[in-house]
Amino acid sequence: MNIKSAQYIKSAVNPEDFLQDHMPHIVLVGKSNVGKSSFINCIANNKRLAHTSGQPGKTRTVNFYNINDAFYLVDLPGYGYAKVSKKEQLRWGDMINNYLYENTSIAAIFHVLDIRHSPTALDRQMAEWLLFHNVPIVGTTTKEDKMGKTRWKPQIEMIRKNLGWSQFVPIVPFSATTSQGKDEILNLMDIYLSNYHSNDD
Ligand SMILES: Nc1nc2c(ncn2[C@@H]2O[C@H](COP(=O)(O)OP(=O)(O)O)[C@@H](O)[C@H]2O)c(=O)[nH]1
Ligand SMILES: [Mg+2]
Repeated sequence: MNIKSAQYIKSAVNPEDFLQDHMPHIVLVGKSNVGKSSFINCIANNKRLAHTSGQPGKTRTVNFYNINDAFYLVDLPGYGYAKVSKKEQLRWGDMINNYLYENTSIAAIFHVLDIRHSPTALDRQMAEWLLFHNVPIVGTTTKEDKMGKTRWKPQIEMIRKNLGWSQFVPIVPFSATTSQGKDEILNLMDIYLSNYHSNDD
C-alpha cells in the first residue's frame, strides 16, 4: 500500500462522536509514551500529523485520521500514565470499551509495545479485552532502534507468551526512527483491509 493522503479528522470522547461511516478502522492501542503518535507519523510520511510528546498522558481522546480516503487510522488514548487519577483511569477504560463495543468497522488493531520492556498489567488487560472483542490483532514492538537486533526475537517471544498471543498473531519489530518494519506494517494493513471488505457482502 502507498500512502497518498493522510489527514487528521477529529478527536472524540463520547461514543456519539466516534466516526461511523462506510470506511473501516485500523486502530492503535498501547501505553502512553510507547510511540503511537510516532507510528502514525511514520506510516503517514508526515512528522506533524499526530502530536508526539515528551509529556506522557497527553492524548486523552480518540483521534481519527483519514488515510487515502480508504480507512481511518484511529489512535486510542494511551494507558498506564502514573499521574492519572483513578477516576480518569476509569474514564479511560469506559472510553476504550465504548469504542470497541459500538464499533463494527474494525479491520485490525495494532497493539503497540516497547520492545525493551515486559508487558505491564494494563498491557495484559488490554490484550484480554481485545481477545474478548474478537478482532484481528497485530503486535507492534516499537523503539527497536534502541536494542540490538539479536535480542529482538527473544524479546518478542517473551511478549507473545506474556500476553497469551498464539503463533497466529503477527508481531512486527518497528522503529519510527529508522522506519524499520514500516513496509511489513503497510502490507499487513492491506491484508486486513481486504479481509474486512470481503466479509462485507
Ligand atoms: N528511539 C525511538 N524513539 C521513539 C520511537 N517512537 C517514539 N519514540 C519517542 O518516544 C516518545 C513518545 O512517543 P509518542 O509517539 O508521543 O508516544 P505516544 O504517547 O504513544 O503517542 C517521543 O519522545 C518519541 O520521539 C522509536 O521508534 N524510536
Ligand atoms: Mg500520542
